[in-house]
Amino acid sequence: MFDKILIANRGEIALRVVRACREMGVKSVAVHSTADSDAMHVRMADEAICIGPPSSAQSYLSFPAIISACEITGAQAVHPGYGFLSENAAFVQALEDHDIAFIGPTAEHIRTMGDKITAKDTMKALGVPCVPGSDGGVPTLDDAKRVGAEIGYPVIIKATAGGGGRGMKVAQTAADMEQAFHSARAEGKAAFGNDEVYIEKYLTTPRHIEIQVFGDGKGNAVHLGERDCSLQRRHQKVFEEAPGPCITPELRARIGKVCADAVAKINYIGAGTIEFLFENDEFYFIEMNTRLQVEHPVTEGIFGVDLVREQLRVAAGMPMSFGQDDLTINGHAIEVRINAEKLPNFAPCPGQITQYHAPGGLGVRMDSALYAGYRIPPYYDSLIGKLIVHGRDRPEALARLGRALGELIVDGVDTTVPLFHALLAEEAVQIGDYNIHWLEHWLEENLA
Ligand code: MV4
Repeated sequence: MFDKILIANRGEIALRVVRACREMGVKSVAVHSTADSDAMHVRMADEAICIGPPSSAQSYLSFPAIISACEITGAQAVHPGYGFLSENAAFVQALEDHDIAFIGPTAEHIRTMGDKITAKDTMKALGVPCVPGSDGGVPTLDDAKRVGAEIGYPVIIKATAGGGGRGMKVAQTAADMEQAFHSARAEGKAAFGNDEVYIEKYLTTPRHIEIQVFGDGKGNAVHLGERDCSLQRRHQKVFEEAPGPCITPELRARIGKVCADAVAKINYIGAGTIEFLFENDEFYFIEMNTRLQVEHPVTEGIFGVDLVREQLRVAAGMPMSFGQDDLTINGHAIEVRINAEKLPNFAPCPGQITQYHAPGGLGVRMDSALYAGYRIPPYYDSLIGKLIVHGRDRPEALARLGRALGELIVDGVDTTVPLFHALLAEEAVQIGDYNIHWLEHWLEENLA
């Protein structure tokens, strides 16, 4: 095992990694910008080092700043958290050039899954079910029209360098194709410097179901079931749960095995998430994320495992501490993302926290780096905490979520907490009957 690792992140996820390190006897180094000198991850880590000014580009995203910090502190490995450098293949390569380990997959795996056409080709060849669509890239409008006629409208045109909703355009009919095709290409070019696009049948009312996988890099891999993350606003998840309310044990076992076998076959190392759209009891692959995700705690809750601990183990060349047969689901877990944002427009709301009280009790986990007196800086993501509840079944988890939200005190800034009180009162949420569009429609009717 490593003696010391550096955490190239901030906020609740940096603290999450510090906690795993402490339990494992691994020393942790926090890095921070000048705006984060008073942050909780800096206080809780064994060591801390300032790496630059507030701008992420000059601090949390700076290769030289982070690599120098490793060299100064003697850290043998970097945990990237999520966001920032977590899916940056060039960063993984730069670390390798300096003999520093990356706690995550290889540069090649990141590159493969970062290009969505290559990711889909790879997954298709591995037997993962995909959305019907073009065979690879679609270079011209004529090709696009041919694909549209073949698979039938509506279709969606996606930038290969996109993901997370950017560079996507829907063509409802053949008449929309020209406009949608050119606009998806232009968006890909502008946002990612890559105008290559591909086309899929547009699924109108799917759920977002993602499968957690984990590999040891030596041809062994497991799945840890699914998370239903359908409740999203502008491609930002707000409420996630595991297991998925509409996934039967048979569906889970079938898609889980397909995913575990696929990542085993490519010698995948570490945590990964295979994203699907789920409609009419069928799974359709859309993307793979090669990082630990924000919502990983719901999976940890129902399986009783520490995914960050496992990431450190496999990065250090050790085996995973469990196999597929050791993994059984216990109960139900729900996470809500608490953002410093003002409703109804979700405008970021940085500022000083005057009072903070985290909920507790049986089945309650609050992952947050907040404290009373902390000043939320305006430079970064507005996520200030994740409340995760666990119950013996879904109704118990929902009741516990309501109870825990009632205990939470965050004063001084506006938060998304009122949204969750309102959502818990909705029948669709109570029975788990929602799809990827439900929340946007609900917000239009209830908050606009
Ligand atoms: C789709 C789709 C419908 N059909 N692909 C959005 C983000 C990116 N990860 C993929 N996305 C979608 N791809 C086909 N073929 C609908 C979406 C989509 C979506 C997906 C998951 C969660 C929320 C979403 C909201 C709008 C659109």
